[in-house]
Amino acid sequence: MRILILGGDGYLGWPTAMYLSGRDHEVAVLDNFSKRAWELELNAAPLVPVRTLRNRVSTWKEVTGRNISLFVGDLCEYDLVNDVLREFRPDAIVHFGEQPSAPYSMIDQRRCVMTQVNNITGTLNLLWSMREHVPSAHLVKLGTMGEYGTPNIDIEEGFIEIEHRGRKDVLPFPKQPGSFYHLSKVHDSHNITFACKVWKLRSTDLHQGVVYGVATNETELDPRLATSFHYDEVFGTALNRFCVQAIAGIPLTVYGKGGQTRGFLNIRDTLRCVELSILNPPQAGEYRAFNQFTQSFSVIELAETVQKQAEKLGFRVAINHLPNPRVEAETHYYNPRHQKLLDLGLQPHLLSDVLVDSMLVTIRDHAHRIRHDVILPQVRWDGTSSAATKAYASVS
Ligand code: NAD
Ligand code: USQ
Repeated sequence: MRILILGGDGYLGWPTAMYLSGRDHEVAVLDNFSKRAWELELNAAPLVPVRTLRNRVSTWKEVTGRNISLFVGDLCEYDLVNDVLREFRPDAIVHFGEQPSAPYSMIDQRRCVMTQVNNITGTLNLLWSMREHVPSAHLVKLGTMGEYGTPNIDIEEGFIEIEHRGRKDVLPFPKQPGSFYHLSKVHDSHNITFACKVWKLRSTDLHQGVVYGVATNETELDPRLATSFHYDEVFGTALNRFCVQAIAGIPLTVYGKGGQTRGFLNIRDTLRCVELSILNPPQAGEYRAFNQFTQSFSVIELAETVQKQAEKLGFRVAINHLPNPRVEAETHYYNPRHQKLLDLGLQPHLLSDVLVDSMLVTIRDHAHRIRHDVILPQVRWDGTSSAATKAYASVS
């Protein structure tokens, strides 16, 4: 199959490109390297050195003999999107190419607007261009579990059957997202649903949980193939951050009570879920949603797991309950369904002592690169981020 990976320079995009290329698909990646600019802007850097995308594509060829084609450009430029779809003519498009951070979208007005313009415009351009050039291609779009928020009922996979005043219908599950970033994904979901309906496009919206992990089988082939693993407050996700903090001797940064419960998955399962979606496409005109996570944990459970494992490796780890910089429920009901990918054959890599242990060992090998100044949260959801965060704004 011909598969185009948008956001192919990113944490998830690059490993996905290698994974699919290694399974005999013809793969192309596209990126405009905006994430690298945002990293520079916030003075944040991935833990493990990340080569340029061009360099990683040529290393992949050297190590495996396989080609990955490279397109450099911005999804917000419609002509560019048209050129790429016309030239590559993908059967499937995997769309990772968005601003992925909730805290980034909450720094200030400019970052909020940029996030929504970037994410929503890129996806709209893609939909129009697919309609024009590859109407039967399958769009596999990375959305987020955070679109649903934390309602006091079970969360279904995209849709819920509702009975109202004696009548029944199957309707989109209510969305109550927790940041302007998460809202951008909700807007995308609505736009994609509509495009499938009116233009008979086909799409899988992967409502993905929080991803953890530093390595995949392909990144392990050669250190030059490493992916972009973040641990800073803006781009790092919870478990990845806790593992780095444990190795660096920094008390684990649990926000508030730590009762916030989320769905999590290992990075290796992200790749498999994308593959399963591609191999089992929806019908023309169908928009479907899969909840893409394998296990739920509260934040405090994650912190305690990391603490226990790090102590086995000889690290003493404290857990801090910091004032929560976000506006979110710190204790709540959480029971989302996640059956559809299991039905397609997903065999999850569950979070185990071994898994945490191997992450900690990899991080320990790069401990000299850990920067303490990017750990503590400075972005606040109430719009009054600290002076240091405002400094991010003034340098750009
Ligand atoms: P990432 O920032 O590492 O990768 C995104 C890539 O997209 C970057 O390389 C960036 O340069 C590129 N990009 C952004 N805007 C672009 C544009 N307009 N044109 C071209 N390229 C553009 O993020 P990630 O962690 O790999 O996440 C990938 C996707 O998965 C995102 O959409 C994110 O919202 C979603 N997601 C991530 C997680 C997670 O825990 N990492 C969980 C759920 C969903
Ligand atoms: N948290 C802490 N301490 C930290 C970091 C986070 O307690 O140091 C808490 C947060 O308050 C939150 C939870 O951990 O309750 C998850 O936060 P996160 O930063 O790991 O994840 P989030 O901001 O939700 O975003 C990440 C990805 C995003 C994706 C989302 C999936 O960055 O791209 O969409 O996970 S989900 O959470 O299911 O919406």
